[in-house]
Amino acid sequence: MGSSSWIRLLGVVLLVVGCQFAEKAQGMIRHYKFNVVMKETKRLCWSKPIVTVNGQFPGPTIYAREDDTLLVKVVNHVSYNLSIHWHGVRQLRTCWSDGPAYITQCPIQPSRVYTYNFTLAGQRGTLLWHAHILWLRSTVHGALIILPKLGVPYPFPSPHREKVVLLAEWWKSDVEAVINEAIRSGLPPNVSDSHLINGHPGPVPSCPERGSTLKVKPGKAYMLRIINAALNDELFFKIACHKMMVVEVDATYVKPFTTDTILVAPGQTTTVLINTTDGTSGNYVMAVSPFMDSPVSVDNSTATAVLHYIGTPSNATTVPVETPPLDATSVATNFSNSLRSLNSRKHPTKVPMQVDHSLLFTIGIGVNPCKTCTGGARIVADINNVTFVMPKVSLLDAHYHNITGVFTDDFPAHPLTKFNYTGTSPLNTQTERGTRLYRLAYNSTVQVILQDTSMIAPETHPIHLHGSNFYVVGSGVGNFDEGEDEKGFNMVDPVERNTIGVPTGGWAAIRFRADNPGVWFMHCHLEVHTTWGLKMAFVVDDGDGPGETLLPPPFNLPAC
Ligand SMILES: *[C@@H]1O[C@H](CO)[C@@H](O)[C@H](O)[C@H]1NC(C)=O
Ligand SMILES: *[C@@H]1O[C@H](CO)[C@@H](O)[C@H](O)[C@H]1NC(C)=O
Ligand SMILES: *[C@@H]1O[C@H](CO)[C@@H](O)[C@H](O)[C@H]1NC(C)=O
Ligand SMILES: *[C@@H]1O[C@H](CO)[C@@H](O)[C@H](O)[C@H]1NC(C)=O
Ligand SMILES: *[C@@H]1O[C@H](CO)[C@@H](O)[C@H](O)[C@H]1NC(C)=O
Ligand SMILES: *[C@@H]1O[C@H](CO)[C@@H](O)[C@H](O)[C@H]1NC(C)=O
Ligand SMILES: *[C@@H]1O[C@H](CO)[C@@H](O)[C@H](O)[C@H]1NC(C)=O
Ligand SMILES: *[C@@H]1O[C@H](CO)[C@@H](O)[C@H](O)[C@H]1NC(C)=O
Ligand SMILES: *[C@@H]1O[C@H](CO)[C@@H](O)[C@H](O)[C@H]1NC(C)=O
Ligand SMILES: *[C@@H]1O[C@H](CO)[C@@H](O)[C@H](O)[C@H]1NC(C)=O
Ligand SMILES: *[C@@H]1O[C@H](CO)[C@@H](O)[C@H](O)[C@H]1NC(C)=O
Ligand SMILES: [Cu+2]
Repeated sequence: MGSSSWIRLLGVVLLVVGCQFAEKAQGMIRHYKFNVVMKETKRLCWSKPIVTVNGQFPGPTIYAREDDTLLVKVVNHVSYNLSIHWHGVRQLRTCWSDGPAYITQCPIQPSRVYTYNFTLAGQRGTLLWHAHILWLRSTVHGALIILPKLGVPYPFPSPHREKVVLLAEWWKSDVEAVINEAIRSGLPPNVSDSHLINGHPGPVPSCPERGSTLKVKPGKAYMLRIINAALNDELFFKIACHKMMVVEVDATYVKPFTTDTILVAPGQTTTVLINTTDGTSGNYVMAVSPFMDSPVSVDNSTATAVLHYIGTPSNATTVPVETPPLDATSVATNFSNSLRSLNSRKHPTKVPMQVDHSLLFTIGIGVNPCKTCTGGARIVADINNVTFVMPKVSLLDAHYHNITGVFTDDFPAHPLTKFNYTGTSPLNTQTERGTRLYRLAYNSTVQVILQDTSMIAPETHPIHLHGSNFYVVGSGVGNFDEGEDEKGFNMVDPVERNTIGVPTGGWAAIRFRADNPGVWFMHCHLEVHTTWGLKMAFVVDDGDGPGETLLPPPFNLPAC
């Protein structure tokens, strides 16, 4: 190849991934600077000052390759405490860079700095980063794209171009005021006012704006990296007249399948390929609407963006698309059940065949007495009846330095009281409070049955595990039946992910290997449920061998 061809090739690479991305070598160190600043968003109809990274909303996209090391210097210029989580990044031995406040670090306080330092080992695909403190992730979030190693192709035809499609939720009010109001009253917080696609709601009654536009050429294949960065809503995504081929979820490859609707829960990602029609022009609506199949109030607005064929006349009409109804359980279930891990020679499925820890976790809502709350009661949430109480110092720090009195490692492996979890709600809806963790030896294998309860109301919960992906070996409705349901487990090609939507009034079974020492948060990725206490953590001890220990804390780790 002549030098001009090389330059052309380099030009293409740069165009594909944006100008911040330079190709040099395998295992590069990539520096990013996150200046966290307040910014008045004028782009949106509902202008207000928001917390942003580098003044951008959505935040900047991080591009890297598998094996690269990221050094992200976060400088806090706002009056809130901060921390950033690299959602889905395994953080092998670098739990200190995981990010959930008071779990793996103390917050980065105003005017302080912390440099996250971690390597993207054994992963490639679409992930996201977001604030992991208060409700700041509503505006502090962005895409984290891990390309395959230099020279390694995708296990599917390479697209012409790649585009990020970031879905989010927007409140007209200040988001911290919304959640603080709810904490004071003990009642659910106000639902959001709109959904967003790449920062825009599209034309909605009180805001007749155009929405974001994805420009495409006819007759090409495009990759859409769809990310749900919403706080509380599982979302359907559709494009008028275009089918989507799902190729990857949560940065793990799946067996490709074609669908006209995808479901993506907060914290989940779905990468799809679409073909644009040859010899055509036109504008096609891309729509996002919520999924909620229980009687819980939700922002039911539809956000839209436009897939615009280059060359389409400006007076052309836009082809609309109908989204599924709010409670389209069958569409949601069918999509979830279509996901299978690729399980190829290069990307084998490594589901643990034997389990050392067989856990049953009930997840749901409860109500505790509260003298100062409206109606004398506070809505809470729990796992195995434990409403998690956030510590005042970092759990990881307490674990590493053997500080006692911060947490106990007696988290219940099973519900202490058995009841018909998905039957009539018991009369006693109270929970216990505690900072209880579950301890795992290095390299032990774990199965968790995540069992939704109908306490107060059954509801789908997207459960997110930090530090490890898991395999979803089964799921179903009603109460998990050990004898029967285990027979149907998929041990061959279960989907591998980091966040699983547990079906409303049902269960999901996950398996993982605890081969990453540290303290790993597991929680509902509906922020409202996390706030209410639907969270716990695993503490994974060091192994004996080299490379099986947590690295020492970085010198600039924030203190409480
Ligand atoms: C990042 O962490 C590695 C250890 O994993 C260490 O060798 C390196 O010095 C760190 N870099 C910075 C800039 O802190
Ligand atoms: C929540 O909604 C109620 C009713 O619409 C409204 O009065 C209240 O101001 C809202 N709270 C915030 C923080 O926006
Ligand atoms: C796109 O076109 C290719 C080649 O014809 C085909 O194999 C693939 O299934 C198409 N994808 C979608 C989502 O229609
Ligand atoms: C279920 O999903 C498959 C693949 O995603 C699709 O082909 C089929 O039409 C769907 N069926 C229903 C009833 O939605
Ligand atoms: C959303 O819910 C509100 C209040 O329940 C209702 O008035 C409105 O018609 C709903 N909108 C849609 C698009 O379903
Ligand atoms: C758009 O404008 C062109 C040229 O001005 C005209 O021929 C065409 O009919 C218009 N199309 C629509 C949909 O109005
Ligand atoms: C914590 O306790 C373990 C086990 O007793 C010991 O190996 C380790 O050195 C202790 N760590 C610190 C920082 O004291
Ligand atoms: C649990 O409750 C559901 C709904 O009321 C009922 O259909 C089911 O039979 C009950 N299961 C058991 C084991 O009692
Ligand atoms: C949960 O704990 C509370 C407080 O100890 C207790 O009253 C309640 O019976 C427990 N509920 C269940 C289902 O274990
Ligand atoms: C982890 O355990 C598996 C068996 O479950 C074993 O094959 C593997 O060698 C172990 N790995 C380490 C690092 O100990
Ligand atoms: C910020 O974090 C520090 C350390 O945990 C804490 O002392 C302080 O109260 C926090 N500030 C706010 C405003 O919450
Ligand atoms: Cu939840």
